[in-house]
Amino acid sequence: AAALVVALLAGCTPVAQNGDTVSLPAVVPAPASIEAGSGAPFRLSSATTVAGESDAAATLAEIVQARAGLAPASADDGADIELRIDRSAGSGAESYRIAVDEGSVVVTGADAAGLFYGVQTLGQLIARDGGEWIVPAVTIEDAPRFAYRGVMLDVARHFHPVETVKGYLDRAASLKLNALHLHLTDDQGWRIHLDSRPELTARASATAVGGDTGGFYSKDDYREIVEYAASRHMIVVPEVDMPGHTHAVGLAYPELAEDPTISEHMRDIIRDYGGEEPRAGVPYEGMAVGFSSVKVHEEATYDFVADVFGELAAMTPGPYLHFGGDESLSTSDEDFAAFVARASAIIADLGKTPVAWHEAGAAADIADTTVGQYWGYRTPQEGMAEKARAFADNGAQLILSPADAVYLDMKYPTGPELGLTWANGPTSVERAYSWEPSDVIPGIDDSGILGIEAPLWTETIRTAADIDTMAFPRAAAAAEAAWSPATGTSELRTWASFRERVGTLGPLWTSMGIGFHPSEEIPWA
Ligand code: TNX
Repeated sequence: AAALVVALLAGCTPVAQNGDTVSLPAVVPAPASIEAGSGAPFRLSSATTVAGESDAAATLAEIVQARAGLAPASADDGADIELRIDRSAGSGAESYRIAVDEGSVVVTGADAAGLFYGVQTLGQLIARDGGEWIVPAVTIEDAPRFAYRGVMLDVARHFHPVETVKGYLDRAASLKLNALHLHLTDDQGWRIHLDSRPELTARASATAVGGDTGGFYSKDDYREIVEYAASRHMIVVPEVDMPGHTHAVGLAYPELAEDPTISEHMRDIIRDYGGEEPRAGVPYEGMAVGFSSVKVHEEATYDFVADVFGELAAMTPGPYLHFGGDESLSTSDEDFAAFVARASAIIADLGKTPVAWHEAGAAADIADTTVGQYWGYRTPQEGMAEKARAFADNGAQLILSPADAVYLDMKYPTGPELGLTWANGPTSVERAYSWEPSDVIPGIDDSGILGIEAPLWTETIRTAADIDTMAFPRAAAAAEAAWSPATGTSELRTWASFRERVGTLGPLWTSMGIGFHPSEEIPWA
């Protein structure tokens, strides 16, 4: 009974355990296995000592300080909290175990990333019990479902400075996400300096959507982001979107770009979203897509592609380079296929794995290793599943980003004015949560899925506070799809459980400075 009371205080989900209904501490994303202990909780105090891996200890100290205002002391042996790496432990890469009882807390990672995730879980377990800070008695064994767990930030429609990106990395890592996809270029701006093509940032980076100021990352800025990401066990996936979404390329190197194509469809988009028509040589500040293309038949275009990805490859330790390929509405199918074949081959020849939005799956000669990123709906619309499946047919995998679930730039049903609505209208937290990755594309099960990514496009998103509002709590729903056991295989993997658990994280998120949207769908603690 005492354990139950403690569990309730800690904000928990009732589940059946050994035939009894017990309450489990709230962990998001839901762990593979969690069992409440029957004993008294561990009590955190200013006398608590920590031993073990120093990076993990530093991470834990930050969380404990933010959440409880306590500074645990480090100790060598016999400490209260032990943080270890044991390569023979657990269930593979990124896995960890936690054992908490009245006398000790032991976190064991199978590798440094696993230990980091164990520490993130431990941070979520810290709860207030009367005047004390406690960690409820519990045993957790946890490992990710998918290897790739990402968020994307569009820094082209609105530029976001290094500090904002670092904050987003912290937030993503706390949800056990391990990839930040940076959408570095689009019609509205080119956001990364490249020595081989200096005019890109000199001529095409100053502006943004709606007449806002642009910006760009120096190579040192980019390296700083990559290093910071690595310290949180995250990779950076840089995207240079081509052959469409390239109006900015034309500002810098007019000889490489076609003049804007203004179709009837484009006029509809401009009518819906407002803004001016794109004009060659003039920065584009609207929100329309699909009017630009690089010159697919010019050899110089492929020199450009090789320069751009060559420099990015040299600065990017992660395995992936994303070449876009979405919404190339003014490039013919044949030209698109020819471009995709060459761009993907250039990236593969650099020793990297190409990634492209799912439209590129239509190109018969795409490099076989290319990973596809699916952005259709949870139930694929016309033709999208076939294009996505083409990547798997080549022997590669898919990243799933179903737009009507995990597009973090979609409006909430009630809440801030920010966001768009094209993906089936506003996206509730429940809708962001309620989908199963292996049910999205017929014929694609876990073996064909590299992972899950939640993109945040920034046509309407200007500030770090805007990012927080749109991403939280919905990024946590995406993290659960990426990390936790499949729907139907765990009692925790339900909307009813998720909303309770996420609500419990409110105080932790506040202490971390996360300005989440206080959605009325969630029973916030
Ligand atoms: C579609 S889905 C886009 C982006 C927009 C976004 C806005 C996809 C790969 N491309 O160009 O920014 O919608 O939600």
